[in-house]
Amino acid sequence: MLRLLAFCGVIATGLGGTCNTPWVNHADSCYLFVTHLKENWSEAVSMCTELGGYLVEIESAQEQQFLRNYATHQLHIPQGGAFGNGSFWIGGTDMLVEGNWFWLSTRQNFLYTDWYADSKEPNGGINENCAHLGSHVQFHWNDAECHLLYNFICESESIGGAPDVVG
Ligand SMILES: [Ca+2]
Ligand SMILES: [Ca+2]
Repeated sequence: MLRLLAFCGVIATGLGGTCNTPWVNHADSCYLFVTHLKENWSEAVSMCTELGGYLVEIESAQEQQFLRNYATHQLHIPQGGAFGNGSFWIGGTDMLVEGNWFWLSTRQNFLYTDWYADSKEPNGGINENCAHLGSHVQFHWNDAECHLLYNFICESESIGGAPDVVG
């Protein structure tokens, strides 16, 4: 019976996926909000790699909504703060070709986007080549100078989550 229960446990994790604390689960991914460390974009990329993941890549409205809700309701970061406050680097950049935004780990161009419309983001041209979420843009996306020091969010596949299906 114990063996049967253990087996069922494995099956159960396969349905939703679990994450090791302090990573938090959404769909088939785990997310780590790094709030006690501020790095430039490249260092944030490196840190997430060291931690076994990658700088978060947001590919759907559901994923964006989860991150936005988490920052607002779990981390209690008020929206509409000063520029740079409550900012988290995400894994998108146009540092290779201006205006050609892509996710770093997959090298896929942005399909879904959630740029902050009120200030017509991305608005920084060649000076702003890294994407982040920020309270000053209501946790939508802004392009910023890559050397700025922000918190960041890492993503990894959840434990027992559905594996990526490759062609
Ligand atoms: Ca740019
Ligand atoms: Ca901008």
